[in-house]
Amino acid sequence: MKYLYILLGMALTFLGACGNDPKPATQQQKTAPEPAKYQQISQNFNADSAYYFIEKQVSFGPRVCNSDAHTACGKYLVSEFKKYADVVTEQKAVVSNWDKKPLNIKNIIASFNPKASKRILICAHWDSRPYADNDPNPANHNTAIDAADDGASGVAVMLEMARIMSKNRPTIGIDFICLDAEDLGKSDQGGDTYCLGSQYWSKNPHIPGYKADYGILLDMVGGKNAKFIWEGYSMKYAEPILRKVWDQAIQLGFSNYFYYYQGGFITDDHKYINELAQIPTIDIIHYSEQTDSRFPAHWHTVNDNLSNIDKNTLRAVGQTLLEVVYKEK
Ligand code: AHN
Ligand code: ZN
Repeated sequence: MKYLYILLGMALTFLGACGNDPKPATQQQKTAPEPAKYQQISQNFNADSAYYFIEKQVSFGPRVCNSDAHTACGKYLVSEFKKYADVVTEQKAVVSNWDKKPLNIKNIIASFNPKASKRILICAHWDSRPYADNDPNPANHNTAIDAADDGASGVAVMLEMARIMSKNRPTIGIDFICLDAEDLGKSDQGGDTYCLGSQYWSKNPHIPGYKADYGILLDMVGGKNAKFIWEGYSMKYAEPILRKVWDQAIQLGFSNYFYYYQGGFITDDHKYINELAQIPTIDIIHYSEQTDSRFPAHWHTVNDNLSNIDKNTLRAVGQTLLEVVYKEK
């Protein structure tokens, strides 16, 4: 009890001292200099618009190669990119699936400033996996997926970037590539059964001898709580680009999404662009510590649908890429 009175006395003395102070506290305190606020140079990425571009792709149904939904969505992507880009190229081919069935594929390339020598390549796959073979329910293992995240999200970020670029034109060259037939692969048939569109393009670029300064692949960039880490092939072939993009994301305040953490090697479209086309290319791909696959829980399940898309993730990726692009000279 005695101690309580002593404490109370000290507190009152302290309060009294403050109360007697003639100067307002704000004038007396030495204010630390405000940290320089980061000045974003790019226009705001509109995540509502990007979300709409996912909805639109999903509305065709699963975009499985050789299906009507695939054909219709391909047409839509060409017409949408034609609204924004200078040149849109459709690269059609027939490639062989792991089961030897022929696949009619179409890579779609939308270019800004096609004559500029300084160029950045931005890509994502637009096809949907025909089988939800990671679904907890085996009854779904032969069901095609909406692929709202695993496919449509990356294309949607590219479409929204293109829409913004059409109003505020970049000075460097940009090529957006919608890659086909990424997701029919079967791991037990070998890693090269994935990424058929990027393998084809890397061996047969839409312009012979095509070069870009570097490339950025977007894969599953719309999921809730997405984390992006330093993927193995990206580190092996394009570490300075990882640093450039991650540092930019942090400056913009997206440290909840972009982590400086070394992950494993993922066979994805960028592997072939690095190794066959020899363009240093990184992969921005959703990593999860919560699953055995290390991909998000909805990966290759029927839950890869609109309910698992978060506009904040789309914004984090889209704004970061816009800022990277507009800083290049
Ligand atoms: C493999 O599972 C071998 N690669 C993952 C690439 C991928 C599939 N990204 C999205 N879907
Ligand atoms: Zn996939």
